[in-house]
Amino acid sequence: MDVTLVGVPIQTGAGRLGCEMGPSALRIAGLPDALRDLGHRVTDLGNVAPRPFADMPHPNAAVHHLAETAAWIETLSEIAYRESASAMPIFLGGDHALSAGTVAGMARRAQEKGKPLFVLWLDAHTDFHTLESTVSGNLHGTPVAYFTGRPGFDGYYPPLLASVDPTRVTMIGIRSVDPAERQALKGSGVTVHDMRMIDEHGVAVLLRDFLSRVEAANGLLHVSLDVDFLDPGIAPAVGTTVPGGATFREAHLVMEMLHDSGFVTSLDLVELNPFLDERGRTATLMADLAASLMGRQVMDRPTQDFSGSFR
Ligand code: HAR
Ligand code: MN
Ligand code: MN
Ligand code: MN
Repeated sequence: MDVTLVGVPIQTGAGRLGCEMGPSALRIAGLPDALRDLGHRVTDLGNVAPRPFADMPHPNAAVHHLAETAAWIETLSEIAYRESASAMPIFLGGDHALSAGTVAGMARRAQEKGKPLFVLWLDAHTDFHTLESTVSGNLHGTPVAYFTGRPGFDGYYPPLLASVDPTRVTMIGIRSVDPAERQALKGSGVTVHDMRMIDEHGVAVLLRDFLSRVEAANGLLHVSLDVDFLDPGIAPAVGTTVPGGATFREAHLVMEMLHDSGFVTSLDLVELNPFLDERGRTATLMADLAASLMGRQVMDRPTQDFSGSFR
């Protein structure tokens, strides 16, 4: 498969610094070579930059870095649309605000192909705030509201050329939802599988159900993997850890099933903050999960980890 890696060193959507180092850490953890070893033709565009921006105040005084984040979103929407014409784009984040752009661009691509876009949101959080409802003002809490076409972004984020039908969005791993998000999610059509659903049913049952809907609709599938989907015990390098996340095998099983489905057309790896990591273990795990999604079988896992070494 043709794969395009896009480094997205955005950190303006998060509440603390460090996500700008995410793309470098994912490369150092060996992601490009792991994909090449699986037989993919990999092009790395390197790190991209947002279009120029000017100050943009918002009535919600909590909101910070709005202009820079909006510039990123517009640039990424164009890159996702352009690159998905000929390859599977993989976005190396960067905080989760980037997905407002990548998913918007993929929605445009899907519309042009006459196919519906489905989104699998793997996250502790629902990221369903608008610019008005966010209390923290951290814009990584807003991408899903934007790309599903909720009002409240007009004149701030770029106009949505195509939106994602909320009934085609499934979230897995959820365990931290703000009151305004909970209210807005009710009746929105978004499928929210919280951690208890994983405990009770197993993640495979939930995912199989979603994948059968993608298949029935012959859709494109965008996967957005937030580091905090994972339990902080195995993935400490994220600014917004929440206890009780997905285990190593649950996360890998999701990736392996996604690979087997053959539906995934684009991927975000987001929220990695290498400043908070322990000897690169979170970066290595994220690269490992991406390799599983791209075809690495459980029997083919390397016996030794050469991450970070020259060869
Ligand atoms: N809902 C909270 C807020 O808006 C936390 C959002 C955290 N989001 C991410 N990505 N880290 O999921 O502040
Ligand atoms: Mn600042
Ligand atoms: Mn998120
Ligand atoms: Mn999150």
